[in-house]
Amino acid sequence: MKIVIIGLGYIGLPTAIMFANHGQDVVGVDVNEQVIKELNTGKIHIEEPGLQAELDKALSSQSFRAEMIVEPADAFIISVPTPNHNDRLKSCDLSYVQSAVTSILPVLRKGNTVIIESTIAPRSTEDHILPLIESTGLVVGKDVFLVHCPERVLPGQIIYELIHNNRIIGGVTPACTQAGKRVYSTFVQGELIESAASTAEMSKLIENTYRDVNIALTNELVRISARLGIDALDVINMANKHPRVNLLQPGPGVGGHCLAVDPYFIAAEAPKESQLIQRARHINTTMPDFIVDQTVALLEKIQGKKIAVFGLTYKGDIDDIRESPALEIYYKLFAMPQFEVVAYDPHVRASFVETDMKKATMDADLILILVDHSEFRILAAKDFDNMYQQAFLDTRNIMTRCKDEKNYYNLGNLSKITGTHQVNVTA
Ligand code: SAJ
Repeated sequence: MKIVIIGLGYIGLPTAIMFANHGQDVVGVDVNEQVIKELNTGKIHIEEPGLQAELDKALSSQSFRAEMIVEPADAFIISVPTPNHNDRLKSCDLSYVQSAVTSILPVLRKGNTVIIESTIAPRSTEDHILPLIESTGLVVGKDVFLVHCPERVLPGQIIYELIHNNRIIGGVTPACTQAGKRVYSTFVQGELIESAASTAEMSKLIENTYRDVNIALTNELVRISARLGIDALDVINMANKHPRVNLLQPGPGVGGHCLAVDPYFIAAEAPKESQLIQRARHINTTMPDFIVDQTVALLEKIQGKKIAVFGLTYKGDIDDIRESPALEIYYKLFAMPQFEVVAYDPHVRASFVETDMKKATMDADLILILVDHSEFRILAAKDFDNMYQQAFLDTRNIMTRCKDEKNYYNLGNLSKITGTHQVNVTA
């Protein structure tokens, strides 16, 4: 089968390569000329374990090439970004998907399957994509097949999850669903779950919304417990011992291009009915301010000046800084003239990021841990012997080897920064 995949980002590229390494003839299309050139010479532009080896294999078997222009194929898969609009409820901006679909219309033929993998607002496939496709005169469900098949892989484990996760195949008609199954059955070993397009859209969105709401609850618990002088992390551990409770972990906020984005796609389509979803978003988006307030209070307490910010990505062991609360906290602290702020992140290459940990911690007063990178988990107080004074604010609760230090704080013992009960904080 010949497959054209449009959008060679975090999801489109690994997906294209997996099809290529499972016997399909794959053309990856992207608007970024640099990315196309690099891929054709064997270089990947994203950090994802195992992906480089998979690309090497696909290139040497000549089953994958990257191009800038769409060409005829049996199936088209669209995996382009869907950002938020800049409106009140940050609705879904479908324009990249629409322009990708428009680009395939001139080469669309009877029997083709068009699959939208990009995350989209509920009802988008039927209300917005179907009319575009039928503008060619081809009838969806009879001449061509239209499917929404959301991607649900976890960054860092993409290769494994692409093969083993189940997939929701949401056809606009039953014939569309069957066409979608024929495409994914070429390499997916997980169950191919038959669904309608709008059910598939909403289920993808609610999966991430479920996590966002759950994390918001634990972040609210942190604020409540800080005020009342209770260890929120102990509370979560205790509560999770109940067989039917599964609280996620609190942190400095929720980032990435999924949890911090998808709930808005639902809320914008049904603003009145989505109060809990909107409230959870508010709690999570104000966590960076809460952490900044705690950091400032701690520095005042220890009379410190230099902060070494550990981690800028939106979560651990990846290089992705999209919607990163850590980056937001870094910028906010950096803008405060009373502090000297140095960012250290072994996964992020940028001119303002220090790559030498010793230089970052030199004469520092505080290590502010914002990301749970594996590299940070093994650090002990002796690794920070060049600090001016040693204080730790560990928002990810990962520095187990520093836990017994006098000035070690995490989201469970924040009340110790300002006394038993919290002072008023802005967030
Ligand atoms: N986070 C917490 N506490 C937790 C777990 C996560 O604060 O207990 C934070 C992370 O630090 C991060 C954010 O939430 O800032 C999102 O991280 P994540 O690991 O929950 O998810 P993503 O965005 O990397 O990937 C999610 C996954 N969705 C689900 O698990 C339901 C993934 O499977 C999806 O493919 C992806 O969204 C997507 O593309 O939608």
